[in-house]
Amino acid sequence: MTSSLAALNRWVEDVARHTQAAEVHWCDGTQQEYDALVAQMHATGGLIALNPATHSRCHLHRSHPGDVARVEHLTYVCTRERDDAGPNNHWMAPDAAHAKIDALFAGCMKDRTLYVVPYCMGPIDSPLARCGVEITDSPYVVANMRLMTRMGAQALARIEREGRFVKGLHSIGELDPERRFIMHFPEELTIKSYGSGYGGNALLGKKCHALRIASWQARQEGWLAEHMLIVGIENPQGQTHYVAAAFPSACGKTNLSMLIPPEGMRRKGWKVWTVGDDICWMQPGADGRLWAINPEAGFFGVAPGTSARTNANALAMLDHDTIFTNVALTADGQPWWEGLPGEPAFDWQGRPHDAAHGPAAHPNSRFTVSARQCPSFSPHGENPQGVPISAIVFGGRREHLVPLVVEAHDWAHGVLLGAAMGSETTAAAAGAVGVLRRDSMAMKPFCGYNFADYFAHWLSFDRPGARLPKIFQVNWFRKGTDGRFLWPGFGDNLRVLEWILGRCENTAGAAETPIGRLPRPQDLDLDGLAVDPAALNALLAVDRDGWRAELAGIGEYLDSYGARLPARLRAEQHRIAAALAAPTAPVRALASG
Ligand code: GTP
Ligand code: SPV
Ligand code: MN
Repeated sequence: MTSSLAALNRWVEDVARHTQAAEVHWCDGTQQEYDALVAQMHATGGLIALNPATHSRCHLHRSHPGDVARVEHLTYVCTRERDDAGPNNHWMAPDAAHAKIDALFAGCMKDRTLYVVPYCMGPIDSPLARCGVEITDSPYVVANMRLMTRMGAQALARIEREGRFVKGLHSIGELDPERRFIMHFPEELTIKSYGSGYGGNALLGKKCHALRIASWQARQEGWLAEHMLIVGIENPQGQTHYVAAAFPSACGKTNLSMLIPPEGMRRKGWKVWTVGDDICWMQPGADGRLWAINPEAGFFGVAPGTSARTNANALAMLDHDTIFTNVALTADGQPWWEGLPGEPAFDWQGRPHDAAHGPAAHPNSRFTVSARQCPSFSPHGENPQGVPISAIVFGGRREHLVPLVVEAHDWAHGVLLGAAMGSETTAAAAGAVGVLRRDSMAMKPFCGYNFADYFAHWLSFDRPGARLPKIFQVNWFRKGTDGRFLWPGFGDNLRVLEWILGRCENTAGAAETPIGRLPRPQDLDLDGLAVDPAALNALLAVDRDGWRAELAGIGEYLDSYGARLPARLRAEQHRIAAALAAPTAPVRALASG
């Protein structure tokens, strides 16, 4: 046996002893194993079979009602130096953290099977992929990991070859919020998560490994681990350009990654290819471009709002081999959520539906499904080299101020756009919804180290020989005084991507403004779009007073990172603040072409 497998065996034995596991099961990742786990969960009530006539091999899982989202206040980054975790993370000293959480794990698997889940994040033969092993006592987690990662024998073989893996220890514990922690030890490539069975808290390959631990490794090794979708946009000439886009949780990544072009654009020949919907690992290639892979193999997507109008590609993949979590049920056992036609009979907690209880599906209810089921899944979705990125997009949920789209002047300005991102909070994390907060690069909950160092790392990619993507900011969520969205969103967002790619190719026009370059209405393809001219003006306007206040807020935010903040970022903030303070210059149009 190689030393890496010996180390893995020793760790499994130690954990089995400490947790007093009743049994140990090494997962091989086969369909038979998955089917057996599902059958067992049907027997225990951990899964409920859905209507086999409409949703074959689909299942519903109902979480504990107090365990329905990520818990940022219980999520820690435990580095030796507090400043390495930074003001953007909760911190605990590693020794204290281990002691605290190990005490919770003591004896916690007494009547449970301990599952050993070897997994690979990224195509199994990709040089950019990384492996991990999750130990868990939740068969629901195992089933989800099989859909979300390359799990089982092949991953174990790669671990044996490479001799390196991320260790993740998970137990649902008592599902008691008072006995719940999600702890990361980046210096030890270790994760320990106790007391939650939900998504990002429990499927440790996802946010814990592929973002928090990976972002730490990426900084040391010169790459990027980001909360980004990856989408290929094929133009009518048959050329495909790839875009990576960071939006905070529940702000539109899944939807953008698989959008269906509006009718007119579809007729002209535009196509959209999904590479990933949540996480992107990028690395400079020999040609100086950034090459990206999706480390995941499946989607853990937000159910509410997913409909034939908004995301027909998602709906089409959800009628077989899908696990649903916390959705409602129709009378004939079909999954249901707000946005779908028909009527719910039972809410997400299994109670007869009563509107007085609130929405029938939990606002953070989700589907887990293999990416291969996505009708728009890219032929390069499993390419071990990844895909070259032409544009990076940052977007938040901003009711006011932020225009539909802005192009950064250069890389440093783009990094500031990302760092300054604000967004109204959503149901993806426990806590208040709709509160504006800074969520730099959509990584506030996921960056495994000090944001000041992270911004510096981003800036460092601008170096001789680099052929970097252009950076843009978008906002699909502007609202009018009547509280309605000004922009139709969803498929029509392709119109904005067309402009973005036109800017990359130098074929689309723009107007220069103090906050960056904006399209004029004539620069956008609005063919067949029913949008009110006043709404369009509002979407493309720069409210100088509002932006002066915004830049002051951004300055305060940057100050919160103290002396570690890169001076270059501060200089960008000063440059834009100064441009906004200058007397209004006439808007200067940039010629296209
Ligand atoms: P995570 O999986 O939490 O990281 O979220 P995500 O960024 O993938 O978000 P997702 O695409 O699942 O969208 C979340 C919610 O935003 C859903 O309810 C969507 O219907 C809604 N949404 C997505 N795109 C748009 C858009 O262009 N306009 C509007 N108004 N809503 C949108
Ligand atoms: C998010 O919250 O950004 C998600 C869902 O993608 S979870 O896996 O629960 O983190
Ligand atoms: Mn996410």
